[in-house]
Amino acid sequence: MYRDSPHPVYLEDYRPPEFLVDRVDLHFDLDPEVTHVEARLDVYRNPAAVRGDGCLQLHGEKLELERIAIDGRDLPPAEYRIEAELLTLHRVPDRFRLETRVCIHPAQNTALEGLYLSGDMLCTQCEPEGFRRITYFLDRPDVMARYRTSLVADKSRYPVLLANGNPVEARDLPDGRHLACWEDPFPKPTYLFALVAGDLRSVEDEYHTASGREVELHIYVEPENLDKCNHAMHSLKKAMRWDEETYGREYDLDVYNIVAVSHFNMGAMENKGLNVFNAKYVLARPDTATDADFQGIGGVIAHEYFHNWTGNRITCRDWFQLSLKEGFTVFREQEFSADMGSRGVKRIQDVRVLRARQFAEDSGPLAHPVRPESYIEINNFYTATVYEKGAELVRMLAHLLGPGLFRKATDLYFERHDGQAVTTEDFVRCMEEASGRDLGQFRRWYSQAGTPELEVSDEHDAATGTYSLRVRQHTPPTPGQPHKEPLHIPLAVGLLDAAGHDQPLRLEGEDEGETEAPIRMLELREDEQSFRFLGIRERPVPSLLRGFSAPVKVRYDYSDEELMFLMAHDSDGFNRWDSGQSLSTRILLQMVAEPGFRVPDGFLMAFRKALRDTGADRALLAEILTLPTESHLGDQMETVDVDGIHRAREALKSHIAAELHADLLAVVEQNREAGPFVLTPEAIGRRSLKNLCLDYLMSGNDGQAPVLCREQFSAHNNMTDDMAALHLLVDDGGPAAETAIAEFYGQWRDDGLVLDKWFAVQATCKRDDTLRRVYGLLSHPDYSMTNPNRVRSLVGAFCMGNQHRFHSADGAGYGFLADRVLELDPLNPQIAARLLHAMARWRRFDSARQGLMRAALERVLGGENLSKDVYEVASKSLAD
Ligand code: 0A1
Ligand code: ZN
Repeated sequence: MYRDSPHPVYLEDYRPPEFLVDRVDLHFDLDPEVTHVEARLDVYRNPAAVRGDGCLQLHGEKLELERIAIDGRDLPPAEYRIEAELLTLHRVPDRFRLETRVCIHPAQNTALEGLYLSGDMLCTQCEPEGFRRITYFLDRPDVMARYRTSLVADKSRYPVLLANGNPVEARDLPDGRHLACWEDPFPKPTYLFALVAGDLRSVEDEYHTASGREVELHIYVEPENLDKCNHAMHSLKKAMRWDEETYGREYDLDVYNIVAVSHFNMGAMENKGLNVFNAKYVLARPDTATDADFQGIGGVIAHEYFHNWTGNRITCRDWFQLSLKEGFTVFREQEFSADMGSRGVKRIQDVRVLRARQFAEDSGPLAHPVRPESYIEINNFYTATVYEKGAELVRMLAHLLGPGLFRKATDLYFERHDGQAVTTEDFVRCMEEASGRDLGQFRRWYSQAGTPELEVSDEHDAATGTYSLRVRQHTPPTPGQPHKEPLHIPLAVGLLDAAGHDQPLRLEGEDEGETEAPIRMLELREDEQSFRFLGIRERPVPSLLRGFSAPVKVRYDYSDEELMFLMAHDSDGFNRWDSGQSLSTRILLQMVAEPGFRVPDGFLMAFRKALRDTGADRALLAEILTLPTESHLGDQMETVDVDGIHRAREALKSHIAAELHADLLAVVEQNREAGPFVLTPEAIGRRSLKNLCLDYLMSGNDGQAPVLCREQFSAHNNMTDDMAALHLLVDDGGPAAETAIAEFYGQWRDDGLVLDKWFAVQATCKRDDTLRRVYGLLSHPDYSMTNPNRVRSLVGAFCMGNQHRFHSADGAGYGFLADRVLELDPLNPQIAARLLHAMARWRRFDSARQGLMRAALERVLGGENLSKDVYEVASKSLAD
């Protein structure tokens, strides 16, 4: 229980730092039990800051101070004070050299912030505030300094010693030790500091930048993983080229190092010249990784690489500006991946994630703006809002400016702010200045939380050939923001004629023949606005929010037939998919309300037509034919009907299986794996469509489907097919499930990442004894509470990826989660807090479940010595 609630940090309290640091010299004597860190800092008073009381306060956590000196003079204890997380120096000169020596204990660090041990390797994670667990410093992003880092360690145990920047020295020392020295010429904030020491091997390559710089590329892994780095390396080189071509950005050091570690709280980290990655986003071989894993690797490798400019060269002034680097970098990765693969499918996948995670966040007690105004624990703000909604804001700016002006604006941003720590306001100002557009109202997107809802209605006047669209916007209240202002929203629309073709669009007030492009970007600014199109003879079907041009919800009263029409004809692939999703959502919700509801024949016909379309892009088809998830359906209901949703979705699947049996079977047969494994978009599309059809077939009562599944599972063609079959067999239950589970474990027990899948497939099983199985797995010898990937694959997968079983009416899932959170909090508060999000939206459920979740949250909040991380999530979830 918290006696004194922890204090929030407020954006409005931001003040420039009173002291800055020019150069930093760090010396590490590395050892997992006791590591010594010597720091030499050239500190000076910031001329641009208001002069305060003359004290210098340095951050430090869990550090044992052994020496402190100013300009070579050791300080007696009377000249400084150490409190829990601060070291205060009373009275210091305007410019001086500060020397400290501290001792830290990496092997005891289970929070994985600062210097820690992952397996036999020592590594660091400093974003956002981990550097203060390494040495005393001004641990805030607006203090940028140049670092030189020397590392000393036992040579046989730690033959590889890495840090930021370029290598400048390496030599052997007495007693089997060695030293490596690294220098980073670019000023950087503490959060980008990194070091790694381990017995690692590397895959090497090289890259020639557009201007002729030669860069050595290395991916460091444990020896047994050397054959799993090709895809990551290939993706890195593609990302480097793309950034030169698309944004004119080149890499700037002589080396680019990536290290894969098995213990990591997030996906990866963009430390300057030394990216540290969760192994999940590096290691892949066709027999160990699914297509989704390969795509994940391509995306995360690119994301971290792109940070070199959007994050590292130009960084954040303070953590409220996190979206400055994250939103822009996510957007850059989304566009890169779209250019490298299938643009339409990438957009669908990104919007799926946005709707599932960000819309959910925006409609619950943890809703916050893209630029939050306060936080208790900054680690809780690496959210879908900051990342994914932040990326949508950049995308809207790109839409509003158009490609030419957007590039002009990013050029200005890179030029003006290189080497600085800036704000989202600085970013928007560059957009504004380069384009001459007024983005005053657009800025509200950064400060206003919540998902805007657009109510669209229309009117057609056949006599005059006028078609009007009336759009009303409304953003529901969020915590602390009861009243919302209208936003500046780019709304892309097209109008389809009866044949399904886009009509040329002319708005009232425009000359005939002026710009009659078939897609128009309407700009909404008012609560209510109308747009009149001329020359529209027949009543069109509007295609709204094409390409998902803004992160909003659109309501327009489409008939089932119109949705089917859009699904078949819309020239916008995204809207073809989205109309299909709206239609199946509508049918499923009707089935929830009325279990005997008859599925419209037209729906099945549209499905059949799609399955028979041999010329279609299979990846897109698979997206279109995938039913909305149970949690998406829950999000559409006033009160989530957990059991009704599950029943309806299963019923629709078996109906489809029965009605379309022959077509589904034909698609499975036609798309069988033939020839060697390839990772082309075409081949990925084949696999995903085939596995989707197999899933439908397994929902029917055809005895052949389980045979097909077992065959596919035994064929071991690739991990995508193995996992698809394993999932289906496990859901099917019975002896075949147990055999497959045992066989898979026997084959992969030594591969941690594949074992994660083995845990997850059991945790997401739809059978009613899943929680019992999950409890059993908690004591499996391969389960580990100190490995975040393992915790996510068991506890996370059950609580966030299995709505039906997690929310079982008896509340057993909630009790399970509360216990796991309380158990994990003292070890790894970040992961504990993230798991707890599974209960944040407890008010959306029926009163019995509400009571059970609330009790579980209260039990967590009553826990002893709670971390700030868990305290913040639990208390905000319970707040009125
Ligand atoms: N900046 C990284 C994300 C990241 C954040 C925090 C971490 O540890 C607490 C680790 C990584 C990114 O966006 O990739
Ligand atoms: Zn990032």
